[in-house]
Amino acid sequence: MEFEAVLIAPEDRGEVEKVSGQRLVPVLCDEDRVVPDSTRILRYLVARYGERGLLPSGSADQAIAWIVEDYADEVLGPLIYSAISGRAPGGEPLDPRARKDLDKQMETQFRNLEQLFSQRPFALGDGAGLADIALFAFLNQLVRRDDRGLSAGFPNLRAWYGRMSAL
Ligand SMILES: N[C@@H](CCC(=O)N[C@@H](CS)C(=O)NCC(=O)O)C(=O)O
Repeated sequence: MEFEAVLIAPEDRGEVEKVSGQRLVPVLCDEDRVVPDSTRILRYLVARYGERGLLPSGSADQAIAWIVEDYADEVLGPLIYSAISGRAPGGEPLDPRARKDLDKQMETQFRNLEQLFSQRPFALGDGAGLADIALFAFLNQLVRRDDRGLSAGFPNLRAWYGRMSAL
């Protein structure tokens, strides 16, 4: 599918605000439609252009794929951004206690993901799909921007990360 990506500098959200009426990225512009928020963008694309192999076949598994996508955006993503930036979601710097708490929460998420990938190569079966892409978008940020990356204590999560990187 053809698209043009426009990189937005974090300190200059003028164009984003002008086009979408809010400051956050991503925003999709498709002909006369302007859609902010990654979940809304994905739902729009699937509704308009079809799922193109991104969703599993059964409707229950499709629901789980969307649930994982929402989890990646709302739970995992904010934790990872806090870890990378050293700041809480509200912007205040993490003190040592908040940092310790964050590390504990991250450990819990990684344990869950480790368990998930211990029994299957991708989140919902044999092929990468929407759920994997949503998870990878944030874990990739962590690996690229935090020296600690994915700990060797999570071999199945690391193996999944390797499979996703190779796609
Ligand atoms: N729920 C939104 C979150 C969007 C979001 O937080 N975007 C971040 C970058 S990943 C942003 O634009 N931050 C800049 C800011 O807070 O000013 C989504 O999934 O698209």
